[in-house]
Amino acid sequence: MGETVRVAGHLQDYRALGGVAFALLRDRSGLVQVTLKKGVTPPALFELLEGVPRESVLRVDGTVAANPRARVGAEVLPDRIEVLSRAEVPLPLGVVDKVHADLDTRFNHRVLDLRKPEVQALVGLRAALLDGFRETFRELGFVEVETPKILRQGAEGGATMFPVDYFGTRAYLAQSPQLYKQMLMATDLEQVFEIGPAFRAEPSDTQRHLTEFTSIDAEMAYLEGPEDLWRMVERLVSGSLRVARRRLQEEGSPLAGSVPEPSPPFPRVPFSQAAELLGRVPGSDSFEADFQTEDEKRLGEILPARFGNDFYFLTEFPTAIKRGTFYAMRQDDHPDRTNYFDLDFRGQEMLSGGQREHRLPILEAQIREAGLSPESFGAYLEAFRYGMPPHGGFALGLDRLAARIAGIANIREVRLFPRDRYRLEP
Ligand code: AMO
Repeated sequence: MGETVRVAGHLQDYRALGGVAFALLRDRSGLVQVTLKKGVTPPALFELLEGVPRESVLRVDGTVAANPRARVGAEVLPDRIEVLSRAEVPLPLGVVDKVHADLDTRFNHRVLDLRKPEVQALVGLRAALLDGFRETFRELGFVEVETPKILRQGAEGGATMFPVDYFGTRAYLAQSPQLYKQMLMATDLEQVFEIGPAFRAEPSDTQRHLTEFTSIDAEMAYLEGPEDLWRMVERLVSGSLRVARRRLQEEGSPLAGSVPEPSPPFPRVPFSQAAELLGRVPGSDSFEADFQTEDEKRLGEILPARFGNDFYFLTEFPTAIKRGTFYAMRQDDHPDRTNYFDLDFRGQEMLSGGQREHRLPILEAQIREAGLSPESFGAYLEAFRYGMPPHGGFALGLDRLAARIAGIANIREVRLFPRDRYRLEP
C-alpha cells in the first residue's frame, strides 16, 4: 500500500459513475482495478479512458491503495495512463461476454478466444502435462529424441498420409515417429521418448481426430514381453499426472482438481474378454472387429465398474485388426493374436502400443502381407540386420488426454490453433 507501481494489460471493462470511474486491466496474473477519482486523478485521464475501446492495451503508473471492495483488496490510483495499443471496434468475439459463441467463430478469432480465463486454463493444463511427462520420462531413464517429420514413407497406413512435394520427389509428413524410434533401438540409447507433432490426413470428421496432434512416444529395448510395457505405462502415466497436478495446484489452476490420481496396477483386459462383455458372439464375424467409438464408450461404463479403475488396458489385439501394423509382434503360440494393447481412460483410447517384431525374416514377411514391399523400407530394415534387441513401445495422444481431463468433448478445444479437414487457418 502506498507504493508507486506500473501495471499493464488489456482493458477488460471501463465504467464511469459520476465522480468516480473504474478501469479493469487484465493480464495472465488476473485483474487489477484502476480507480479514477474526481479531484484526485488528473481530469485528462477521465477523457482519455472515455474513448478507449475495450481490449486495448494500457499502461498505468500510479499508487496502490487499500480498497476492500476491489477484487484483490487493493486498487491503483493512476497518475499517468498510456494507450500502448488501441483495439478496433467492434470486437469480432467478446472476451468476457456471457454470449455463447460457436466453435467456428471462436477458432476464427482464436487470439481473442485465448484471452478467456477458461481457455487459458487449458493451455496451462497442456503445459503442466508436458512438464509431467518430460520429468517422469527422465526419472524412468528415457532420453528425449527428435526424429524427422518429413519422410519417404509412412508407417501407419497409406490412407492417412499427407504428401509433400520435396524438391520434385514425393515425401510425406510423419504420421508417427514409429520407424525411427524403432531404429534407435538398434543403437545403445535403449530407452527413448519423443514429444512432437504427428500428421494424419484423417478422412473422418470426429470429435477425437485431428490432422495434427501431439504424440507422446516411447520405445524401450531388451523387453521380455508386453508386461514390461504395461508396467512402464503405469509408472509413466501415474507419475506424470502427479507432477502435473502438483504444478497446477501451485499455479492455482481451476483444473488442478480435475487431474486424476491413477492407482496402478491398471486392469489388463484381453480383447476377447472385452468383446464378450460387449455382447459379441465368439466365432462370429464381428467378434474380432476393431472397437469403435461406441464400443469404447460402453467399455468405459462396464470396465471401471467391474475393475474399479478409470484406466484399463485392452490387451492381445487380434492379428486380424493389426495386419496393417506390420511391425506388431504376434504371439508365437497364438499367431492370431498380437502383443498389442490400448490404454483407455473413461471410455476413450488414450494410448496404444505393443511389442515389436524384431526378427527380420518375420518382419519382412509381415510387410509383404500388409501389401507393402520390403525394398521401400531399406533404411528401417537395415537397423534389424546388425543386432536388434527385442523391443517395444507406445504412443499417447496428448490432446485426447488433456480433453478427457478437462471434460471437453471436442479435442480441437485443447489445441491453440487446431487443424482438421476444414481448418487450415488461423
Ligand atoms: P496410434 O495410431 O494408435 O498408434 O496413435 C497413438 C495415439 O495417438 C492418438 N491419436 C490421435 N489423436 C488425435 N487425432 C488423431 N488423428 C489421432 N490418431 C491417433 C491416440 C492414440 O492412442 N505408432 C503407434 C504407436 C506405437 O505403437 O508406439 C501409433 O501411432 O490417443
